Amino acid sequence: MKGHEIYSEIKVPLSSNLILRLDGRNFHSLSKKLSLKMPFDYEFTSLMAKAGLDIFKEFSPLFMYTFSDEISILFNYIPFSGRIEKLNSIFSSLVSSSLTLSIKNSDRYNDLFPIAFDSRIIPVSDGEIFSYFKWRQDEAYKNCINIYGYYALKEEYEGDELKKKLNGFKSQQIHEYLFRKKGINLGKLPTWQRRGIGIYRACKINSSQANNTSRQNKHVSVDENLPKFTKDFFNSIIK
Ligand SMILES: Nc1nc2c(ncn2[C@@H]2O[C@H](COP(=O)(O)OP(=O)(O)OP(=O)(O)O)[C@@H](O)[C@H]2O)c(=O)[nH]1
Ligand SMILES: [Mg+2]
Repeated sequence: MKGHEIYSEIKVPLSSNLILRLDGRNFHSLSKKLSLKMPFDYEFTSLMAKAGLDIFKEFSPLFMYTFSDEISILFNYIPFSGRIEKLNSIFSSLVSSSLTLSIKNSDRYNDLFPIAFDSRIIPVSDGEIFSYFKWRQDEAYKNCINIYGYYALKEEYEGDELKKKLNGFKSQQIHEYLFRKKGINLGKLPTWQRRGIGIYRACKINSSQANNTSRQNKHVSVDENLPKFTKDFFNSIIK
């Protein structure tokens, strides 16, 4: 019967960089069941980051990036010899278990059905690493503008009228509307809401006064104050 396991040896291209993206299944209904705060729930976001950190501790990837219900992972090696079934199943189950346990352990939530994530593999060349993460960070910002716009409009409109208003709104109009009507300046929102959260090894300079030397230690940082991604940002992480 072993011969029937026909997908088990399918591998990612070993010469590419490997990115894997995990996305929560049906988190729109989960957010309702858990009464997540709108438009952003910091506690939920922190638990997503913690699930990311669990993966980081176990697999030590190069860089991770999370916003909303998704986590992207960039590796500087190919785990499981690149076997696609292993990669997709292990990372999605690890993040699902981690988040399920965390939510169970937080007394705010009870009666939780086990959570699931899907997983996809994205092989990229060196030059495409920045393009990929810029794409996801642009998505995070778009998502931020849209949800603030949605919750502001919802206070004034409903049903078809709300849909029509939302569809007709360009992002600049949402900016102006939020500022004029609600006093919300999107540019001043917490950075994690606009740019997402990164998990990576960052340099920490330890100065020793005794011998006047400084040493660079790399500690794992959960960065809620990410800059706008640039090529230089990734060059500094990859080196
Ligand atoms: N209220 C609230 N909801 C959130 C938050 N973060 C993520 N979500 C929810 O998670 C959803 C993520 O979007 P999608 O991945 O497109 O939706 P989904 O329901 O998970 O659908 P599939 O991924 O296709 O299964 C959002 O639509 C929100 O409903 C948060 O901080 N607060
Ligand atoms: Mg989802």
